[in-house]
Amino acid sequence: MNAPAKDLDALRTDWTREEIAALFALPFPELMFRAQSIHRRNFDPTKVQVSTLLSIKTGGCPEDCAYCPQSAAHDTGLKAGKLMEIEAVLAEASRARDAGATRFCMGAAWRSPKDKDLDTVCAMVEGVKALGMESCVTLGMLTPSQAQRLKTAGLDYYNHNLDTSPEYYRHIISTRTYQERLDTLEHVREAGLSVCCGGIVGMGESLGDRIGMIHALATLPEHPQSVPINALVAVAGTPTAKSTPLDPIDFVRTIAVARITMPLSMVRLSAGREDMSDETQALCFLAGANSIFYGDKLLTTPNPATDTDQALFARLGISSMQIGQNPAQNTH
Ligand code: SAM
Ligand code: DTB
Ligand code: SF4
Repeated sequence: MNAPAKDLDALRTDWTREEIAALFALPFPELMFRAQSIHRRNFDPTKVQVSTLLSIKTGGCPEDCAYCPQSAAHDTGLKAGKLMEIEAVLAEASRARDAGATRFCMGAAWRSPKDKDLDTVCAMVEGVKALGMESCVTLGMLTPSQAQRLKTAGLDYYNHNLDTSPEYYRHIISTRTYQERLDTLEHVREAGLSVCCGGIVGMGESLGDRIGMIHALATLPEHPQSVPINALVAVAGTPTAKSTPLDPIDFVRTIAVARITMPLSMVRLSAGREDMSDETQALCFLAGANSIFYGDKLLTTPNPATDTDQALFARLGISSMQIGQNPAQNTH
């Protein structure tokens, strides 16, 4: 099949908050029509990219992110571990590939990696690439030279989220500034890595904060190639545990606005699917989500089982995107 035409004029990074607010305020049928039209101009709407996550270093994190079960500041009963052995990580990557994943994402509960640990992670990246999979890591803040080392090892994507709006951020994290996040994203971009950057909704933020979060993402110097939209996984013992869950329709709206404002990015329906109905997930795909985390665990919390996701894909006539099948990616 020919690659769909691309929306090259739509790579705007000058979105205003008012424009984004107006998108959120559209009647749902109008919003969905606009999101779908843009999605279909740039992607095959029947293809969804699947990535498997692995926590390579779990818990005991010095940061105080209010949502995170891995922060040492919260008592969630999670057992902290050391950095995994390379062989054990590659065995998991191989299992994920055999189950159908095309990208393997490794996460570490660090504020930033130590250079010695980065050597080990680089070896993991090389191993994942040798399995024929795309690689992604999320290790916290990076210096320019650390980003360059990961690029040299063959890393494809670096995940580092803005998490929420600049205004709501202070209610969520005190140990790392928004500007530090923007700086890491710059180092990642400058190293020539693809950026995976998104956020979390359902943490008690206002609609204005969801507008602010999408605005921050869509006005970065370049749209992130991948935009994970996470629904908060409420974990007992974290400060956000008691947040009122977001209305699923408002979650779908957030996906649709991400799709409209960042037309060539992969929009990932990320954490939170375990508590989402098939119908909500289907609406997310209709709104332009075209990537998911696949495998029964996210980093530390549950995700739908692979056979559950295969049944959902079959029910919807969706199939998994193979490497090189993403028409938008060829432009980066
Ligand atoms: N420590 C690194 C960092 O924060 O940059 C990497 C790992 S961290 C767990 C990666 C992302 O996972 C966070 O930025 C956040 O967006 C997401 N996340 C963590 N806990 C979550 C939760 N309970 N629900 C939804 N998303 C979550
Ligand atoms: C992202 O935006 N979501 C993923 C990935 N990037 C690393 C992580 C979700 C974590 C959910 C909570 C947990 O399992 O610990
Ligand atoms: Fe640490 Fe990342 Fe969790 Fe924040 S989100 S506490 S930095 S693991």
